Amino acid sequence: GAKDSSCSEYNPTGRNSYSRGTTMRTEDERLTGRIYLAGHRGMVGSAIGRRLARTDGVELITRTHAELDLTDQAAVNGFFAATRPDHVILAAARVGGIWANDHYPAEFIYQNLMMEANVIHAAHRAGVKRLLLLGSSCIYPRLAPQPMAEEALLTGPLELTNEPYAIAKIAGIKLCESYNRQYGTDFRSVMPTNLYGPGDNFDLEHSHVIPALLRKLHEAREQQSPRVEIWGTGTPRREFLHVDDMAEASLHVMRLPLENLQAHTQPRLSHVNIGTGRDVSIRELAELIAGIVDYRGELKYDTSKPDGTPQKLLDVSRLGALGWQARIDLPEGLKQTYTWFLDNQSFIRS
Ligand code: GFB
Repeated sequence: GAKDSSCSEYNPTGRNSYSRGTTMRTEDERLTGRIYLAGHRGMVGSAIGRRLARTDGVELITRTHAELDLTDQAAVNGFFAATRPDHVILAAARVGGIWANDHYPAEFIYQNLMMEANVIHAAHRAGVKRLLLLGSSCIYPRLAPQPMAEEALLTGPLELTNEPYAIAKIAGIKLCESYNRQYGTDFRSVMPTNLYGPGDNFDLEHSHVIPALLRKLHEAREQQSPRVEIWGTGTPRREFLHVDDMAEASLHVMRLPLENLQAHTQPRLSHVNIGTGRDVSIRELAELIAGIVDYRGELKYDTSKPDGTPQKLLDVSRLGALGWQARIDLPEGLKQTYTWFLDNQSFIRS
């Protein structure tokens, strides 16, 4: 692998996986066998599950929250010992929008830390061949230079509305890297930008901005309300990725031959950003959604609500070099998500 020499200083045991393999292969490896998909009912997990269900040679293992509590270490160890998966995709997480992050900081840090620590440690003990951790672009400093490259990690203070969640996700990256360095595991991590799409949470307090605005503007049109409140000033900029693109990108990174991934990462800087490379202001987003749902009333900015970080745009050149780019553009993805919302209104999570 291209990074063989650079990893030796991190490899006191000589067991580092970064010294495996000598030939550079460019084609994807087949990801087959028993795959445990944690969080298969969430927006991202269900999108990944839809793709894996169509893949030959994959035996998908899932457990509902009621069947397996990932914050319970003994339960997680028992599950791994009994099922012995070949691969693990860790898409389970406690997630939410700016309000939920701000109001449930203890749950966001505790549950995410516990799930990551339990699953990653159990995967190591069970000899899992490959693991993929899903993180978030909020791991980067609040005022990181835009677009944010992987190297921006741990270079400055975090956005306070989601600091506890971000700390848990940073710990997840470092768990993966530490097990790789000490035990030679192949635990990877991807950091998606803000996601949206079918299966999202449309609860008005807990959701992210896209499902919230689709619902608020749809209901305002139905009820002929003269105005709709948009949180904050409308000036923050966000990058949005459709969850089907995220699922594809996750599986792309998961399937990369290790040597390929190593050629573009380092043992202590191993995560890969996943995004579109384009952002919009919240005002532009609100106007776009108003057009899609055909709402013609006033958009009123409630500046007593937080803006959060001023801009969150990922540098996706590492991902591009690894051979993937987003396909679904924002207007198309929003229209498709609105159709999904209309078709599923009776049983959307709320
Ligand atoms: O999507 P959102 O909650 O996530 O908010 P963050 C994005 C922006 O949209 C903020 C504004 O500036 C909000 O103030 N906004 C306007 C709204 N109207 C609304 C509304 O009705 N609902 C919501 N939710 N926002 C979260 C983090 O940050 O995003 C997490 O807290 C995570 O840690 C996640 O990283 C992706 O981008 O601000």
